[in-house]
Amino acid sequence: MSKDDIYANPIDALPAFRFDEEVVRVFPDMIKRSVPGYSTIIAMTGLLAGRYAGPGTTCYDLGCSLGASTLAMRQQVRGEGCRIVGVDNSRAMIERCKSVIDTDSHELPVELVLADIEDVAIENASVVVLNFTLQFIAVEKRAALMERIFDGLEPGGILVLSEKVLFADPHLNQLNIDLHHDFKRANGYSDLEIAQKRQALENVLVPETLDAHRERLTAAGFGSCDVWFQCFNFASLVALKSPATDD
Ligand code: GEK
Repeated sequence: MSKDDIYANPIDALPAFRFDEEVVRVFPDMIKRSVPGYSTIIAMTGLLAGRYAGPGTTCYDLGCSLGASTLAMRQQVRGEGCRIVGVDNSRAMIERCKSVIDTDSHELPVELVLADIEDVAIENASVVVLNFTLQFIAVEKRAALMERIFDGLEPGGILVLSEKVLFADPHLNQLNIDLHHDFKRANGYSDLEIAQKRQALENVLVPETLDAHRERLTAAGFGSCDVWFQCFNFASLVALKSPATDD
């Protein structure tokens, strides 16, 4: 696994962060050293999918990057006639993801799609995963995406939504930002790397509060939703579409 050293040296006129070939080369190392709880969230996404994936339905991994959530689901989903669709709009990510999936021996069919999430039909879904992807979608487009996901889920299906989050209380917000930077420092990133990455992500990764996420999920129609995992300013929610009733 190549080490993430993208921001190790001073960069003049720092460009906005992009999921290009340079990032793809170091991505597994970058995300593990940058996102507290990442490995737990990925593994538990597999368990959640294993519980909710119904026979003959589709599990979506939206913003699949190199397929970590896809592979976790592929290990756990047993449903007859189930498949996984992974979507990413970075050509470099999808091409590398294809070779990662090719080396995996599980049999559940996986289809990888190079597309913007906003252009992909979500149909006959039992599980939809948005692991650290919604934060890169323009805030004004997020409600419509949530509504499309809700409509594409079968009754009894779930959405797993993992995000970097903000806190309404400014003291807690600063504490969690500081703790996240401590986490990165403990994982070998320098102050320069932390500062340059932060600047590159400005206006590219736009976090919101957990309340904003819960309100949007409820407005989209999800009957139940709440946080199942949190470490500092990184959290994962699960939202349930109520099962069909007989009356
Ligand atoms: C993981 N889920 O390993 N349409 C499609 N893909 C998009 C869009 C969009 N509009 N915007 C961003 N992406 C993965 C990690 S990374 C999170 C997800 C991170 C893609 C983008 O190309 C990238 O691959 C992914 O979403 C976000 O659990 O790096 O912080």
